[in-house]
Amino acid sequence: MKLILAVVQDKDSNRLIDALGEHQYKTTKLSSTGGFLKEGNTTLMIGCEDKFVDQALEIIQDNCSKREQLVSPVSPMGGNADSYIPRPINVEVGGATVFVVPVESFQQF
Ligand code: 2BA
Repeated sequence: MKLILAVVQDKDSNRLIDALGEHQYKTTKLSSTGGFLKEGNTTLMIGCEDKFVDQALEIIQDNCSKREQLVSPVSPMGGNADSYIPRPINVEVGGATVFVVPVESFQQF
């Protein structure tokens, strides 16, 4: 058995959960925050048998879009902040960051 941990954008999360549910995948949705943007995203926990992992990855890929996001950089350390004019930069976020982790034991009590 594997545990799939998928970090996705909030905008994609409900569509992805519905698509996974249509294929009988069970999901747990966690609210998470990206360390770089410090904005909310969604982490899905999906436990499934090994033979279903590839299909789950396809569903995740099909339902998560890449988006560009403008980020305002913080002022440089040690520099002269008075003359620093922050220019927003474009960062590409997503579609999905996925970890597939082996499950040693699965119990439901
Ligand atoms: P964030 O950490 O908020 O990152 C959002 C996007 O910012 C990233 O998109 C990436 O394009 C960019 N980014 C991240 N760190 C950067 C840096 N040091 N310099 C320049 N740009 C940077 P994604 O790579 O698609 O990641 C989306 C979210 O997935 C991340 O949100 C984070 O929550 C998670 N994630 C990505 N890689 C991870 C990892 N190795 N471990 C744990 N979580 C990860």
